[in-house]
Amino acid sequence: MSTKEAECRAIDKASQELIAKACDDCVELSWDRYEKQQPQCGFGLLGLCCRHCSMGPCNINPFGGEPQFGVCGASADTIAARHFGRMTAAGAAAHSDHGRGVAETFLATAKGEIKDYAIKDERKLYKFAMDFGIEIGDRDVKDIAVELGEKALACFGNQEGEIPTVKLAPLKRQELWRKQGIMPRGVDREIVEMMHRTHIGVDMEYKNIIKHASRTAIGDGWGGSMLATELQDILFGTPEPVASRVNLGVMEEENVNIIVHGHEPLLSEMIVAAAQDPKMLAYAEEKGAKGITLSGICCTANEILMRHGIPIAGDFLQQELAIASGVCEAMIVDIQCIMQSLPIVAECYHTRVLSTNERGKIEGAEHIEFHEDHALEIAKDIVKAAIENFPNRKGNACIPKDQMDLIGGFSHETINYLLGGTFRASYRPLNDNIINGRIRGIGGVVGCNNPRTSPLDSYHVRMVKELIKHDVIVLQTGCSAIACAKAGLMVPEAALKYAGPGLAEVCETVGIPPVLHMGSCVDNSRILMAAAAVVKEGGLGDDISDLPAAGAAPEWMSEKAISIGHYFVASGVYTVFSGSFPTLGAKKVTDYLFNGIEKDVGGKWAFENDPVEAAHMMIAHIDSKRKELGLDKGTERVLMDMADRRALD
Ligand code: XCC
Ligand code: SF4
Repeated sequence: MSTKEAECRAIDKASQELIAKACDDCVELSWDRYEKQQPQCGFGLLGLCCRHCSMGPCNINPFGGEPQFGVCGASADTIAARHFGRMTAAGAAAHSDHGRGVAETFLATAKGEIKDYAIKDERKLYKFAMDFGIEIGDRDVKDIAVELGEKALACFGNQEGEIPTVKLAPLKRQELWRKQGIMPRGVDREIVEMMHRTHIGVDMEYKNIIKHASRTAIGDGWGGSMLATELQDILFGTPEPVASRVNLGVMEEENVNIIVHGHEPLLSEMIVAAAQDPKMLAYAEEKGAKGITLSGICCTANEILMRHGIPIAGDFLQQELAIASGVCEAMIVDIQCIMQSLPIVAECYHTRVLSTNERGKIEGAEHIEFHEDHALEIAKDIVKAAIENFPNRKGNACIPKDQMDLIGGFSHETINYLLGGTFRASYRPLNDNIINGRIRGIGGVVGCNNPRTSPLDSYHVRMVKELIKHDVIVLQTGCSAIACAKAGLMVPEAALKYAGPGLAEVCETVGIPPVLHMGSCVDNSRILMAAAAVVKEGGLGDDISDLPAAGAAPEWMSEKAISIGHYFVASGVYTVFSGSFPTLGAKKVTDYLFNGIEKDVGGKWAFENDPVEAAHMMIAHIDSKRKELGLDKGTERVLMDMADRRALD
């Protein structure tokens, strides 16, 4: 493969190198399969294909010709809205099923039924318990934790009324959700109802379907996902700023290279512990290696980066490349975003692909099932399996040189302390800097990678550079965070190099990068919490929809991204997606999502395929919110402020 061809697939040198190597090794990658899928089904792409019953599948003609209705009479808008609703339900289910697993383990830990996990962050335990209205007094930590675990677990299946975590949203937002009838009960109930409503012959009014999609998505963002993040922090520690490295170059030729890929820290936390066990290191030496290098892919990478500074090997489209390096002894996977091609790619090398989760097996992979009740023991077995594979390397190894420094670990608590200091931790300085215009606004850029938006990472990086250049501070999670970290945007020096003068000044004063890594996909709830904290701090309106803020997922691909995008919208955020959008063939529902819904929930969707253009749409929205807040003279005032201060110096 020519360099040019590799450059069309990825912007970073490490990926380009391994894409070319995979091609030489006759390994098929996601980009190749994407090409083989062309042309993709236009009906599907536009949301105009339904196969919810066996009278279908039915397609709607997007050009206005026949047919315009499915056999059951469903219109384009109904079909597209149902599709959107089911994507939301699946995405919410993925996050929330993850969250439930955390809650179960949390409760078992609190009860002392399992011994390998412990409560690491007591301060956060108390805080979260109080959010649940649990009495603290002089009660035992254990009692508080058991009560919290029980109440948290009950949230998922809550049938009536509201769950305690929605109270973390601004008051005005809660009232709006109640008034609109989209305050979620338990997320399980909303997901089941979404599936029911989108069955043939139930909900056939697109607005009503989208309304329930909102309720389901809020149940994810302010429920399932938030429970996952908060309980994980209590169990494993709340992230604090930590330095590390990112990209495929973090693998080391003389070491046993173990990659954890997927989502649940219940597994990866134990792998981290097992890989650092002196006995395991001795075993690795026995097998001829110098040591063990652990790294991560996808959100598992983000989880162990945030809490331990473990380096990140790559994002979603780099999973096959890591194996093509020829030096990956084991790729340990659990749930979500794992490609079925991994065992096939691994056939050309020596990598052992180890599935670990009962819910996620892969044909052709080995399965070592992980159970929380003897977690560390299983984690050690898994690490051992990797070590034993070290002598089996075959073919030519190639570890790209490319890697980049980054600072991760920006929980919303950390941002609080960093900005305000430990003694007067507060969002005040952030709000003040937004009010005085040094920071123009907040951008949340999240989500996946997608061969549709090749070259890999280019959409994320172009968008984020454009935002920070215009003084928008960027909060990131998921593979988008990994993409921008690879591009060098997550080191403090990036502020001087890429950020506008106002943002650069703030970053320099506080010592933070202009782009903050806030964690994994479920950790988008951290962005919600940060937004709620900014509202609470005051001076920027009294709801999230008043904030000069916008969201985006420029390389999105998963149903989880739709759920995330929609809970951002339903929380009052303007949210832009690129690549494709699942309702574009249906005029009324798309118009509602892109315009009309704003009247109902204060946020709305947009689609724009050019990431720089999309960044400018976000900036325009931020500016319009600044204007509504009376801050539109802000930028001028900044110049005055700076000049004034210089005059004083
Ligand atoms: Fe998956 Fe969470 Fe998307 Fe990356 S970003 S491809 S969902 S790993 Ni959340
Ligand atoms: Fe066709 Fe209606 Fe059945 Fe969908 S539900 S496949 S539109 S008949």
